[in-house]
Amino acid sequence: MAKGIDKGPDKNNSDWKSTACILCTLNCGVKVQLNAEGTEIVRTKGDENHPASQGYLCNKASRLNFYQNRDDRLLSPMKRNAEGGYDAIDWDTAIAEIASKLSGIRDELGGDKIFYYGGGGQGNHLPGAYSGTTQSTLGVKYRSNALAQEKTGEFWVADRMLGGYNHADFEHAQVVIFLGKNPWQSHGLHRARAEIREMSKDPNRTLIVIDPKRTETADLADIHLPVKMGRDAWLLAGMVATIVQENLQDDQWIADHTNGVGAVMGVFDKVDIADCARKSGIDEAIIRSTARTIALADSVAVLEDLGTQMNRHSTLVSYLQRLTWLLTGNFAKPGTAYTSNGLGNVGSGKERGKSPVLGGRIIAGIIPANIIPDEVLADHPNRYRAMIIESANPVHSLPDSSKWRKAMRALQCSVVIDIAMTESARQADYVLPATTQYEKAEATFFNFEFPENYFHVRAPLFVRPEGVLDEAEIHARLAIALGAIPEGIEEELNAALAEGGREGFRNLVFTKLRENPALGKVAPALLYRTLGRTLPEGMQNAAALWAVCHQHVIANRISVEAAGVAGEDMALGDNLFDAILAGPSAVIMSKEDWPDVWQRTPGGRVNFDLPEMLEAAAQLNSENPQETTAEFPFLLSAGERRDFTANTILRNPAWRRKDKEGALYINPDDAARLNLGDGSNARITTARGAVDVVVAINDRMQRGHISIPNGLGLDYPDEQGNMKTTGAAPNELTSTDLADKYFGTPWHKSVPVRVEAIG
Ligand SMILES: Nc1nc2c(c(=O)[nH]1)N[C@H]1C(S)=C(S)[C@@H](COP(=O)(O)OP(=O)(O)OC[C@H]3O[C@@H](n4cnc5c(=O)[nH]c(N)nc54)[C@H](O)[C@@H]3O)O[C@H]1N2
Ligand SMILES: Nc1nc2c(c(=O)[nH]1)N[C@H]1C(S)=C(S)[C@@H](COP(=O)(O)OP(=O)(O)OC[C@H]3O[C@@H](n4cnc5c(=O)[nH]c(N)nc54)[C@H](O)[C@@H]3O)O[C@H]1N2
Ligand code: SF4
Ligand SMILES: [Mo]
Repeated sequence: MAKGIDKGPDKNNSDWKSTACILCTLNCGVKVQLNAEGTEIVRTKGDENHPASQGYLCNKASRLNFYQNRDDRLLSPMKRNAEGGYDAIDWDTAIAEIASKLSGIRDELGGDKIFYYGGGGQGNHLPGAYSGTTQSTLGVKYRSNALAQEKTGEFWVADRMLGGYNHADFEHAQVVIFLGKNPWQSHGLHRARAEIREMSKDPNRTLIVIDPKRTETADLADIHLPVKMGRDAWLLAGMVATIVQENLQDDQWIADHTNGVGAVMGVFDKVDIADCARKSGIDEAIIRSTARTIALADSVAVLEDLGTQMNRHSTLVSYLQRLTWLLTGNFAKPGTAYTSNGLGNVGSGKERGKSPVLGGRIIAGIIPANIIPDEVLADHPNRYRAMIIESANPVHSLPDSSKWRKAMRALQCSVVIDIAMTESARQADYVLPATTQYEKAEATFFNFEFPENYFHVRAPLFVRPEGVLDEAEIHARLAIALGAIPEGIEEELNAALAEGGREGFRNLVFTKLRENPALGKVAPALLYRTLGRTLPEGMQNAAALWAVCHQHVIANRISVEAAGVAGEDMALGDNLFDAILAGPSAVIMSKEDWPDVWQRTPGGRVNFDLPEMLEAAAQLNSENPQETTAEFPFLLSAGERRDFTANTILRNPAWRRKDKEGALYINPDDAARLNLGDGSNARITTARGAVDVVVAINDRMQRGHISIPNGLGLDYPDEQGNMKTTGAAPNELTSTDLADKYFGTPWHKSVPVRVEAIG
């Protein structure tokens, strides 16, 4: 069974297959060798031909065989029985029963009572595309995914200021700032460890890390600002106020390129920097000198992540950090921030509507993930009655696992589509087994590069086992059972493909859609069953991308052509689709120039004036930071990224080479005070729950700040087949109440807790 790999080079085997790592958003290009039976990955190396990762891999990619080969693989549909156990059932029964229950709820109560969660993880976004068929057939109106518990605040701010989610050109930036982000462990930019080392060595570049912990990234920084936990808003407001009060802003650039700066000046003219220093724990002189460093730099690139996004003032911090580089003219030129035009458009921050029970604001079409269980458990006519969860594990990953378990059991029907019997699956009425990401063509829409942007469709590495289906096939079967696919249409489309090739197919699809726009609802699954069958061996699951490519070229023809893809009118969409399918590695699908970024900004300019944020900033000096209490004297970062964590993608604890139990990190002084030795056991308690952990004394931690890793507390069969849990599940401790007031993102990085030694 799955063991570690890294067997070293094999001179007799020159058959390297091209794929990607699925353990974080970067999806680095990987080349792998399989064993003789073709069932295991036995060797891994970086793919030099991958234009973004360029051969780079981190320590985790060599453990991918633990994803593919596992003792907890689901190989049959499962149905929950009266005792809370699960019985295997056949696919026809599963599809028929699920279709009948969900359509019953739709007909009786409305499709808006059926909730959809997930759609993909770090390496797979095609389930979400195919689920469109099931969602629209059932009239699903409300959905969410993991982005709604981290990025929606940032998306909203970036959309209003810049017209879209921005990333930055770290490679060429003179000043790089990592805010609540530890890329040494979590990446987030390509070739992170190599890039950080290069920045650190270059005397002409300044690396700034803002993090209460002295992280591995902070070790290499020129300036480390060890802000007090959860108090970044004061630090950043102090920096913005320094820029404004010392007149460091770029007036010419602001006049040429922006709107609404007056409102910003009005607020930050009055901000008391000394008060910001006191509250954030960073000296006023250092706040001022850091602001000057930003203002004097030729180029500045900032990356914010969970340390502030899952923390107090999360949305406000996303705004304040942008003010530091936008007031100083660091946008849309090399070494600064940009918006890009990837396929799939992840990160659109458009706000539309409210959730049906608690009125949570809907950003990018997803409701605040935090409020889902309350919108199930509420005594309210609009509460959700059914849920489909796909390629996600919210019972483990979202705040308050115990509330989630209760919510799932309160539903009239729940369906989980996964490859393993996860914590979420174990609360569902039906569990449907999917192919793994290496048994079908897969891709993600995490394409944020610029000026050249890439897309990578991976071919499968393995033959799928009996009993599992691609999500596309699952959704097609559900659509058929729900009577959503008109008689004869599949045959007609297949005939068009056989006789008229791609052009005939395209013409028929667009004619049919004009005649009957409702057909668009079932298009993804239909594409899978028609076009998909004509694609090269193993690539059927890529069919949905055909529609995505056509949509993309309508808005982005020039940048696609500049990338070297040609084609008259509608043929360009087909040719883009064929080009990305043909690439064994990522393919350049967009080429732009820096000035093109301005086309995406609101009215061709940066917008400074976000009244809700300015109002919050103006309050900061009169607001007091939250203090810890005698009952809960520590602030816990619940879910830190470490060397061997990868959300819940790898469940077998053997994949972890270090920190096997996922230890609690605690400062030596705190540990001494609590009588905690290295390797001793401790209990962490919050208002919501308690977990037991192993202690590792760690002088990187500030006093009063402790952390446990993300992705532990999963169970997995041991040698005897008994389920055994390793480490602590962070969300047994967290609550849905501690959250951003605008968009409901949870504040997991400063959870008030108590720590005690246990025997
Ligand atoms: N190894 C590994 N890499 C991953 C993942 C993984 O599971 N494992 N997951 C991926 C995913 S889904 C994501 S979203 C990213 C997340 O990537 P990161 O956001 O980098 O990950 P975290 O370790 O959760 O948090 C980053 C830092 O926030 C700091 N922090 C805590 N409190 C505060 C505070 O009050 N202020 C500031 N400024 N900082 C604070 C922590 O000390 C920590 O160093 O990682 C991705 N990469
Ligand atoms: N307390 C706390 N909680 C956190 C975090 C934290 O820092 N602290 N981090 C949060 C963050 S940033 C994120 S992104 C979330 C991530 O949490 P989730 O959104 O739950 O994502 P994953 O853990 O990646 O789970 C993905 C699921 O997809 C399944 N899967 C894998 N491949 C396939 C496939 O091909 N098909 C199907 N159908 N299923 C598949 C896996 O088995 C797994 O169950 O966790 C969040 N939770
Ligand atoms: S940075 Fe590491 S975990 Fe992320 S995709 Fe690359 S190899 Fe995988
Ligand atoms: Mo994430």
